[in-house]
Amino acid sequence: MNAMETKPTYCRICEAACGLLADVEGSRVVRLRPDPKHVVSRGFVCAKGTRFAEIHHASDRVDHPLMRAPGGFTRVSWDRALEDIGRRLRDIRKTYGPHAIATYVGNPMAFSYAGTLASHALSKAIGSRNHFSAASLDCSNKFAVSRRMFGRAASHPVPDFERARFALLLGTNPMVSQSSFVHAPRIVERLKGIEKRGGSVYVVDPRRTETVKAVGTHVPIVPNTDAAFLLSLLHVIFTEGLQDDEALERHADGRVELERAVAPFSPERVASLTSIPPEQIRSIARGFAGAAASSCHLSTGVNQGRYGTIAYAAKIALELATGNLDRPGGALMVRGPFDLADLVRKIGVDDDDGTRSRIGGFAPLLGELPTSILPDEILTPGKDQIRALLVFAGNPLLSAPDEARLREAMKQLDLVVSVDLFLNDTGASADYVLPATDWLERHDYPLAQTQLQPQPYVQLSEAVVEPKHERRHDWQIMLDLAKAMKRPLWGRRWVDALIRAGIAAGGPRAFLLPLLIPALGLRPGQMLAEHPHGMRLHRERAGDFLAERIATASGRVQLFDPQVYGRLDALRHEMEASGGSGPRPLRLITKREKLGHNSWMHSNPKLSTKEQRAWIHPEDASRWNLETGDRVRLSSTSGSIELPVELSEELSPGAIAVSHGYGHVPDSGWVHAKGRGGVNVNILAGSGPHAIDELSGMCQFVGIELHLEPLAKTEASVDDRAHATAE
Ligand SMILES: Nc1nc2c(c(=O)[nH]1)N[C@H]1C(S)=C(S)[C@@H](COP(=O)(O)OP(=O)(O)OC[C@H]3O[C@@H](n4cnc5c(=O)[nH]c(N)nc54)[C@H](O)[C@@H]3O)O[C@H]1N2
Ligand SMILES: Nc1nc2c(c(=O)[nH]1)N[C@H]1C(S)=C(S)[C@@H](COP(=O)(O)OP(=O)(O)OC[C@H]3O[C@@H](n4cnc5c(=O)[nH]c(N)nc54)[C@H](O)[C@@H]3O)O[C@H]1N2
Ligand code: SF4
Ligand SMILES: [Mo]
Repeated sequence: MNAMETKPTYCRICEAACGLLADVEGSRVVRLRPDPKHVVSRGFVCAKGTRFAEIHHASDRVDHPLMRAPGGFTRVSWDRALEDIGRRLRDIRKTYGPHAIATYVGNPMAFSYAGTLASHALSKAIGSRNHFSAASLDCSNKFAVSRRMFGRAASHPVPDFERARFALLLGTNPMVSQSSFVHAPRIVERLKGIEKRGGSVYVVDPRRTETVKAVGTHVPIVPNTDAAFLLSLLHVIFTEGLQDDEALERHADGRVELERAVAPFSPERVASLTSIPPEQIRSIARGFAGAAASSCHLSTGVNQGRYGTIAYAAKIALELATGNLDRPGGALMVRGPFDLADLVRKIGVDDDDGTRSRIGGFAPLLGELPTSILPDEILTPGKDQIRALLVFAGNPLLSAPDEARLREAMKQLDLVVSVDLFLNDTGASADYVLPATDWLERHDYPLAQTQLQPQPYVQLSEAVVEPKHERRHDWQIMLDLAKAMKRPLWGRRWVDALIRAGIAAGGPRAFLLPLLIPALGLRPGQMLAEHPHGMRLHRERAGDFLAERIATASGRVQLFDPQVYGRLDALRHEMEASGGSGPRPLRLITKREKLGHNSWMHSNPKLSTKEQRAWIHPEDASRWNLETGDRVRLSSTSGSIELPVELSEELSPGAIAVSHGYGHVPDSGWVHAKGRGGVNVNILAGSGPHAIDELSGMCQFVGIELHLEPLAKTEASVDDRAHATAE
């Protein structure tokens, strides 16, 4: 009988990175508990974090390499899998060139520093520009804007809610999600703190969300119109003379052009587009400019709309123009233990070397192309057509737009490899499925969080247990794949030799620890081992970003880049066309599930399977005499889905909310998730170069116009209704 040991670690499911304690008996993780000693989360966790022990042990995990064979997948050895994949990739590369091999990295890879770095080393080893990721489903508008405004795609303002007096939130529901681009557990608590200090919190959202019910003033908005609202705030600030002229003069170029751009967006004109009354727009603008410290945080609900690029640029302009950028209590430009934004440029990941995608001519952002063009890159004949796809920690078939077209494209590929914890929906049509370790089995450091922590800290977590079965680390698999292809990592022999020697000597941390030396002195490994619950860094003096770290050619923030504002005319036309009589057109919005994570984490027998619904306002429902449980068909220009409705006063009229991550394919390995039924809402989202933002390649999940058609009331819908009242 082994004694029980408790090991501190941290959760790597979402960006909050909450501290956990793992109770371990021998090699078995018995339980995960909140870590009250963690320097930032201080005992906060959500149910997904503590339930991860169940994911670690899940009976439907992929534990051995699997190869497609007639009649299903069959188990093969690692050697055989790597050898065969390597040979096939070499052949494809030789016949069709490097760009014929594509890689896709999903969201969980952002939580593995070694996996993130190795994915770039592998794509550069292949020499393919066709490197895709979940960023263009999530946040690439932010990368594109920061690159133009600050000169670095990875520099982002972080709201300092702990010290703020005014917070404006758009398109985020931290009560469920812990948000994004701010690595801070307990966000809702921090927001409540603002109100306790006498400050104000505004939450702009088409739905009265879980967050709104807990904190702040709800500002309902028509989906996809936030950019106009933010421009209107700037309009008020400039016309009422509320701006901080000194901040603008010292640190920004383009003020005149920006003022000209916002001129048409008066609160009166924006009101009918957004449904926000002009007086409220004015009072929010005045409150923001007048408070001692204010910040504006916008997230996926705005990123995934049609104007996410303008909205993010306007948000930054709002913060700068009111003197809140790089100010305590406002928007911090965190330095962190090292300058990650600068590092990614130095290693060549944030370059513009002129590379453009074959379809649509998109420039990569942080080395990654827009996922929405992947189907066309596969289906369009010609030189550099994609023939093979390697997927790491991703499920694009369910999480990316346009399942039908991506499915059609994937059928045409010569080779698909999925590296995952599970046989997911994408893996179900792969030739190989390779078993990855989970984060309880690997040491880690929150690299991606480095400059997004309002309270900077460092934490190095050792693996809690050894890898089970034949699971291998993602980084290890990536390095092995490059070797099997006989390609040097990063495309250079000396880099390959250096990386492999470093790994042999100390594992991936051989590359991490030197980065931490500036902040921690010469013995970072030892220091971090002494701080298993994390180690707080001193808060930097604010103001050093504006003074020293802006990386644009002029060393000043670029307030008005014409490409960033490329869709301004379209937005203005939408505004001018708004305000007709009759009901608003129906528009789709997103709705994240508390116990799921995008398309995964819900294949757990202990979770009750809730039926997927289309949430609709009773006023809209009354147009078709719909009652909760009635089935409808929702159609967009890309496709249609059928599901039951749920009437709810939470929605704004015109907004229809549908959760993603449903509609698992019958041959995926997610036994329980398949039982939840439902449909893939991303059938309604379009793919291809015209469906995405021209500058950032960001796709659209929000604000898609829908046509609703009631379906005949069948036996099934009567059952649905009974189910709904029982819930
Ligand atoms: N309609 C709609 N669609 C959306 C969104 C939305 O709000 N609405 N949100 C979008 C967002 S924000 C994102 S980030 C994307 C996500 O898009 P993806 O990242 O492509 O998809 P996920 O569903 O997160 O799938 C992650 C996969 O990684 C696997 N996995 C988990 N941990 C590991 C690991 O350590 N190693 C390996 N190898 N595999 C692992 C899981 O089993 C799962 O199969 O979805 C987007 N899709
Ligand atoms: N439980 C849970 N937590 C998660 C995830 C999950 O799937 N489940 N996913 C993780 C991932 S990958 C990410 S990126 C983060 C994302 O974290 P957030 O960005 O906070 O994402 P959501 O919780 O989807 O909140 C988006 C909000 O935008 C609103 N919205 C939709 N359309 C519009 C619009 O046009 N304008 C405005 N103003 N609001 C709009 C929606 O109603 C919703 O309340 O969450 C992470 N955390
Ligand atoms: S909030 Fe995020 S990081 Fe914290 S326990 Fe939940 S999933 Fe993990
Ligand atoms: Mo995400």
